[in-house]
Amino acid sequence: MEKLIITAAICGAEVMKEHNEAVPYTIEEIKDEAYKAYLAGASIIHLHVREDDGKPTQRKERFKEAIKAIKEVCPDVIIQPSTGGAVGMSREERLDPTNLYPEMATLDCGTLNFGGDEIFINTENDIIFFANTLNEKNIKPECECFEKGHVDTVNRMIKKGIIKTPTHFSFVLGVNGGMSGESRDFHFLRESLPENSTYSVAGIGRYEFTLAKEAIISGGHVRVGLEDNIYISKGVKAKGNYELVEKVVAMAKEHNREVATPAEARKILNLKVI
Ligand code: KMH
Ligand code: ZN
Repeated sequence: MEKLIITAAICGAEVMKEHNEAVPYTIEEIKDEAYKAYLAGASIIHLHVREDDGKPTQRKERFKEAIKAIKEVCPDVIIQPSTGGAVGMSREERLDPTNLYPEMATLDCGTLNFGGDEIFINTENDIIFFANTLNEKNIKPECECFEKGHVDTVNRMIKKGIIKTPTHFSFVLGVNGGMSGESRDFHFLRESLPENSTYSVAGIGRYEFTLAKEAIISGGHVRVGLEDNIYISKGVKAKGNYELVEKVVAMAKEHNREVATPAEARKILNLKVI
């Protein structure tokens, strides 16, 4: 089986220090959380950034500062800025970090309810616009799918040549408004992918580690992090992203799956070797 790529989603746009003190806001905090997650075994950092007061932002300058700080301590790590940003941001705002030409970025592949009155909007035209932007800038998309219709959308866009192959998917399961993170949901999605695809799974909340195990066994890859889950075990808050990554590394060991370095992850994902 291919080595396991672990992505650390270190802060997201929604989770706050009130939920878990380790959620990073400042550049220094973002750097530290990324570095510790990398040392624990993460080869990709899925990156959102915050202003110092915790407000989510997609400002290119803030991403630039964060990426520079992270690269100072772990120069080889793969940085994957979010183009999802936070609910309600405009297309242009969300795409601002792509002006830094990162090697990867997320591509959100459909609209969904996001809890309460919130709707995370990704119309068909949005997806096409985002995909074309990433293609023009030579940025590998990670196609974030929150339910089966999003996978079908990607499959249609692959046929039209809008999304390139081999395609990398991320199943984000268990969002309040998206598909649940039961085992059968995961396997349904995994079995719906075109040949030669790669995929990672991000289980939200209590699904984080049950789905990590399913992915480890099935040959998929895993995303964990405070963006998705703040607990290391039932009722016990994680001390930082590194603890969540360490737990996945231990699970991989238990199932005889080796963990990929960033260089190995680049090969698996067909990224340029740097
Ligand atoms: N914060 C969510 C609204 C992504 O990073 O591409 C969107 C999100 C997805 O987190
Ligand atoms: Zn995200």
